[in-house]
Amino acid sequence: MSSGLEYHSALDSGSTTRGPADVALIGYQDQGNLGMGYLAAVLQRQGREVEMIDVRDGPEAIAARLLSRQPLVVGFSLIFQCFLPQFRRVATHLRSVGITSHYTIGGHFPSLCYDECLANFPEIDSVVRYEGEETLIDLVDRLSAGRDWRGAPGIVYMRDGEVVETEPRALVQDLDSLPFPYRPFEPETIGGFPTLPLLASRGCIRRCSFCSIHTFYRTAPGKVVRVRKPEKIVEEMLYLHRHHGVRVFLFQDDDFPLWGPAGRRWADELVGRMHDSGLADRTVWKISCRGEYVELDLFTKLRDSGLFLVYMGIESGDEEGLKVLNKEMTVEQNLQAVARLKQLGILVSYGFMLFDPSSTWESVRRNVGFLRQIVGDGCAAATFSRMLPYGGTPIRDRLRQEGRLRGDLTHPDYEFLDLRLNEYHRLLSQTVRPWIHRQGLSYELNYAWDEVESIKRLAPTAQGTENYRFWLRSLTAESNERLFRLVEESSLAFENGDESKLDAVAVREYCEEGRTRLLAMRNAFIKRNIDLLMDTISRDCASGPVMAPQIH
Ligand code: B12
Ligand code: SF4
Repeated sequence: MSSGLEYHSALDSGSTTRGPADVALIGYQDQGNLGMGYLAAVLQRQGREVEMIDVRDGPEAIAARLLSRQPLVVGFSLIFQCFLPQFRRVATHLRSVGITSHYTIGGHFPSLCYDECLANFPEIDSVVRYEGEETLIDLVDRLSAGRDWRGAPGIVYMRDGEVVETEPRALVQDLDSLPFPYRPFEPETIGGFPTLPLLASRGCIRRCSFCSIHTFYRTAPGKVVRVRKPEKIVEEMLYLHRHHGVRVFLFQDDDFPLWGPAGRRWADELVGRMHDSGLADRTVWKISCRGEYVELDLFTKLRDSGLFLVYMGIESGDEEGLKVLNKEMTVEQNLQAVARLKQLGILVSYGFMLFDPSSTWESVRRNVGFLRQIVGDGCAAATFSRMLPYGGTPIRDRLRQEGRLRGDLTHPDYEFLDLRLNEYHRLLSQTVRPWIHRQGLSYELNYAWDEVESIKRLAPTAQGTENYRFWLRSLTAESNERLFRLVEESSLAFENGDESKLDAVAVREYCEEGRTRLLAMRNAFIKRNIDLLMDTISRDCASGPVMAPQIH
């Protein structure tokens, strides 16, 4: 058997141009798509030809690409339920131009809400539930051999208007038995450094009420949390570093497996191997984890082997909110985790839901007070969202029972207990769009933070890094405080019947001006160091792409 390294060197050499594809996988390619990458890799190992397509290419372009190939199977990867209409438009168009393949779909929403999915997506022949590697191979084998695909375990389909579910298929037991994901797309970059996602584990043992991940992994038979061997993770990182020039790794695990003594032993081995392989000196990495694992000794070791950014799903700064969300964390624990990361010089990123079904005027303001405590100093730009009751989550069931569920299949929603909060939330989200939505000021500030912290570690001799960081911190603190005050003052006023404090024009002007200031400083910093950055990006990588950091 060939090793992962040999396997991948062979694979990446142009397999998309080898003739008709047995399987076309269509999905979002934002920051890569590991689900599709794993599916493609296991099919390729079976000798199948696979094409990976970004759904954003649009129905016409996708049809033009597939029409002459007529793949055996077209597989849609719907990991975000809000995009169901977009996927359906593609499928409808493919059918209308005569692409007669078997259409299947997988991901969280189809797995957990297969009946709703089939009812609203009639172009689909089958739904593959849970992890799709083995089921998709089985489905493709059956279809290519002309055997009855309806007998494949792990699928759901419609027969005479009835939903038929075959026996569920167990989760992949040994993640290291899977090949590395197929990654045919150019990596995205941070500061010019090629950046790719990877996984160290799958599954999560918690049960947060708003999250579909634990339901997804628990409803399927098999062990919920599976962790890869550090040896294999480092092998994959080395491969990506040497062959794709990757310098920034994004671990997309639901909860990086650091819990308990076993987690510590595992982390020790991972860290040791990163040092031995030289990755610790040449690359940086990000994880997502729960705040309760953030202990100084453990995170010092992780930082010293390249950890530069930690994402935590903090979600609420209010004890009642944390209970409703079933976070099994306290406000104090979250505060402590953030303080420790700051102490260690690790960048903090977080998920936060300013609004949840238990929200009141007071809890909104308490949440703002909490955000001020964690990012008031400008260590990260403030962002927040509203909890949405996704399919397969316990909170959706509860809201439905309480008669509070609103919205539709793709945009599920609910009403607050104080009905005036609904209108406030609506107006507030419209107003703060230029701040907290994609491409908004907070989003750009956080990108700038990721970039400068990567540069600080990967190009430590860069000129002016400390001054730029100092400046960035003060702009971030200023922007955060403006946003906090807007929410505090407008919520107080709104509660008393005054809507005038939500001035969308003033917000847009401030955000535009902030972005202009940011861009000028950031570009000056990058220009000053461009030669050094180019040199660092190209160093030590056998065949990685060398791209200059973009100057906007
Ligand atoms: C990485 C990630 C992102 C990344 C990249 C996403 C990408 N392109 O892959 C980024 C940062 C862009 C992102 C953004 C968002 N994300 Co996100 N993200 C994730 C995360 C943490 C990991 C995805 C992953 O790599 N999983 C590992 C792979 C191996 O598993 P998988 O994708 O599930 O694939 C397996 C199976 O599902 C199945 N399968 C999947 N597709 C298919 C297709 C076929 C044909 C078959 C047979 C099987 C199959 O087989 C795969 C292999 O076993 C997930 C959580 C999670 N655990 O999945 C959330 C998650 C998918 N994200 C979520 C959300 C809500 C979002 C955002 C809407 C957040 C926001 N408010 O902005 C945005 C929307 C993105 C957009 N384009 O607008 C939700 C989706 C909930 C829902 N029901 O819709 C999740 C589930 C997290 C959560 N519970 O809150 N996200
Ligand atoms: S939100 Fe995070 S910790 Fe909670 S169940 Fe989901 S993945 Fe696990």
